[in-house]
Amino acid sequence: MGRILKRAELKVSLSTRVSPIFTSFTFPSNLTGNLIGDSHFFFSQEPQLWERSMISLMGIEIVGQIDKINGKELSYNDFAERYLAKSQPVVISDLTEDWRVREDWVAENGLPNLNFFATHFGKSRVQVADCDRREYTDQKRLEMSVLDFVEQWDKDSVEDNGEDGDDDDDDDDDGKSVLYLKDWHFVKEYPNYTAYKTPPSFSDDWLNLYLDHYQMHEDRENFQKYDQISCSDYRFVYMGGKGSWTPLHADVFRSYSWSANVCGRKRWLFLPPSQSHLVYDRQGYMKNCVYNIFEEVNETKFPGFKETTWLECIQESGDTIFVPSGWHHQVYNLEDTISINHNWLNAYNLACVWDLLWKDYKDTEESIEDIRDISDDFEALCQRNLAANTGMNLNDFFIFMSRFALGNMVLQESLNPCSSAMAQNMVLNLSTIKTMMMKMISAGGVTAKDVSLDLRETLEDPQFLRFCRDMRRTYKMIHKEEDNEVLFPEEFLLKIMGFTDQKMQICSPKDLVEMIDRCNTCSSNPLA
Ligand SMILES: O=C(O)CCC(=O)C(=O)O
Ligand SMILES: [Fe+2]
Repeated sequence: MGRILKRAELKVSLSTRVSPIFTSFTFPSNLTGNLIGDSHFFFSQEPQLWERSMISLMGIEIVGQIDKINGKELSYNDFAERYLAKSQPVVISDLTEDWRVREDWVAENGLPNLNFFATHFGKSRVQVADCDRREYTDQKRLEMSVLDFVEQWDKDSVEDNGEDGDDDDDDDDDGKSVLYLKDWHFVKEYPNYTAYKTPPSFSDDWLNLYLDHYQMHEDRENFQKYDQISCSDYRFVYMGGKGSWTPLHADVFRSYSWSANVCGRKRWLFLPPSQSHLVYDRQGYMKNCVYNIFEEVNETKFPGFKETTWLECIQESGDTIFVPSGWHHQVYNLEDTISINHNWLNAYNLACVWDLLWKDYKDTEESIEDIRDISDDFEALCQRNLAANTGMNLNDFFIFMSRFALGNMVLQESLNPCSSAMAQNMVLNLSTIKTMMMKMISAGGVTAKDVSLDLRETLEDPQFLRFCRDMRRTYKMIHKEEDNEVLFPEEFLLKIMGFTDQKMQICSPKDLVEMIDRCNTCSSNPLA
């Protein structure tokens, strides 16, 4: 990633710096002037505001471009070593060529095939962001059918192209908003339509594998509605016209994300995690993040913002981008665009997820400290708030890790030869889970009294065996090993049960650590 421009050098190319896309830019309301080709381009009576605006209008400092590599020449180990382990963003070409959606969802002219959506998926109810309206920390969301969304989109693009006789390009003038369909759980909704195949580089995905078999929250009564709507999985379709955008954010529980353009182009701006504190107004509970890096950023609230340095990339149609954990990003659709986005986590970013979870837990606790004494079950309240705000609480994390570790032990026992790349992956997974459990213990890892995993019950549960089967298929695919579909015979399962103590329950992080240690000592796997 070469350094391309310094802030001082950028003064000469001011107009290209400020414009997130080339058609829409919002001036502070009390400034007037001509942005392009004029160095005295606006005037304000308020010197302070002038100065503050100068910072934002001078734009952000872009210091480099994201690497771009060819997916055909990328092995899983290369990707893991260079990008997952080092937490570096990258754009990868040639991973989507054989996807069905690149045929079905794209018209001959390269634009989204809106008719196809209307005909096949028109009845789906989806969340649509109004890109011109902020609501708290995000864009205002509307719920509508896919049919209504594509009809509106079609109508807006006819008008934007001047086909209705009005060639005014400015959305603000006619009060029309740019709409952006986001977070559509498409795969969950249409499991029989094989829209695309997750590339092997992004397939070591504990999150979606787990959610295909279990719910995130054990506390079903409290979270049923929330689970069904928001947490069913983290595989999404995004689609929006030119000018639609996503405000600055870091992804849900500091997971990784990947995003592939089925058609269209996006502009991404990235901030490394070492600078995250510069885009928040304070630490702790209720802190606010800068919303739009191309609008006026309040210098008093965000004094560090002017120090931030950004990486940029233009993601072309068919390209896939990898967004590492904790990197803030803001995204623009430069054309009418459809993308597939997944969030995921694995051994390489589990520590980021744990760190965020623990920080959010402490913030949640602090935010309701004043009702501790009058609350019947303060701990349960903290966990409920944490799950609602962060998407996962400490109990969820513990049960998730326990089931995942158990699955890895089962797979490890069934592997032959046991020195394969897949076996090494199991070893990495188990040792990472053990490290997280040790962190949980030393943090005073709170888990509710009634949270536990019964070993016999789990190992005999057909759901758990399906989970193990899918896990096995996935790792075989990633490591290009032949899958002989060995089921899990009784003897393996009995052996796994032998790794626990007599109570046959995993009730705490300490129990899980002990079980992983026993598995390492007894396992037939020489790597362990
Ligand atoms: O494409 C977008 O608008 C946002 C995508 C995003 O934030 C992500 O994939 O993490
Ligand atoms: Fe994101």
